[in-house]
Amino acid sequence: MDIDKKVQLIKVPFGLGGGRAGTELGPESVIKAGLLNQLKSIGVELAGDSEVDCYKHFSGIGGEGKVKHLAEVQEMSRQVSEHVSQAVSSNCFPLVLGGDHSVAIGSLAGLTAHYRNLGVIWFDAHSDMNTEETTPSGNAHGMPLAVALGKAEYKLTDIPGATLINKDKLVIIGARDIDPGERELIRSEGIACFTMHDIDKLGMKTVVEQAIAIVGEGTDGVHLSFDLDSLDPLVAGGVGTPVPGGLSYREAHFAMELFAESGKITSMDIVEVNGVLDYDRRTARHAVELAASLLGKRIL
Ligand code: 5AB
Ligand code: MN
Ligand code: MN
Ligand code: MN
Repeated sequence: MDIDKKVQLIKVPFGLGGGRAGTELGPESVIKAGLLNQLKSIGVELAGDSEVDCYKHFSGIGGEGKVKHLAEVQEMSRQVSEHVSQAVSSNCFPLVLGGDHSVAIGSLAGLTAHYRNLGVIWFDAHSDMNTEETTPSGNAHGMPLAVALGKAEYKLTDIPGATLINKDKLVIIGARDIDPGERELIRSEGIACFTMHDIDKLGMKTVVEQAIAIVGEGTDGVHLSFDLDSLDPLVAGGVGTPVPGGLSYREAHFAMELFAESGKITSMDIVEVNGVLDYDRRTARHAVELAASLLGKRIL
């Protein structure tokens, strides 16, 4: 990011898009894990912080219809969009603390209102591209990219000011659990998806270089959405939907460092830290360190 930019912290204690209690505690967890001191220590200035007033209390029940708590997800994402849009208007770097990954619907909506050619980097074990028709769980956190690409009934353009994201400027990194409907969309739309297999084969350096080649040209901003379940559960087990065989600690940090060096990233989400399952706050501490690496933490 532009080092002169201040960070605007946007806390979204929302967990109704996921299937397990605890993700709504994510913002509090990441802050208790030392985010503010970490930012201060690397010289990042905080413009301020705000909290989205959303449904803080988890409920596993609820939601007739194909998607659970869809009305709440829509209301939350509209509000997140406003907070993010406000941050961009004030020339700040929005750092969104989820919450489950449905909060990214709000981030992307707020960002596309400003960046007409937004690039998106999506670190995740999953591809989060299910529609109301293909979702196996009815959980909205598995749908944000389908919403953002305009493939679901609920569309990013339902949020005032937002435009859809461009499928050619989206890169998924770390995927290893993709549902049949998602696979079909990724293939038919030709979306760049670096699976764990690709990372094993090419190495993280090449993967990030190729990702930057895709999003670095023809964009006016690049959003990095980091789902903590992209990390291996042995490293970060405090997430609701762990999948074995994920990114190592070093791979993830190296990727953040390379994106930092590129100077291209203009906003970030940290999502899916589950405050209940992350009993020793290890996952939250990783989230803090990864954000710091992305924001330009230097060893020497
Ligand atoms: B996460 C699954 N694809 O749709 C679904 O954590 C999991 O934001 C979604 O990546 C995981 O329910 C959503 C099976
Ligand atoms: Mn996700
Ligand atoms: Mn995930
Ligand atoms: Mn998850």
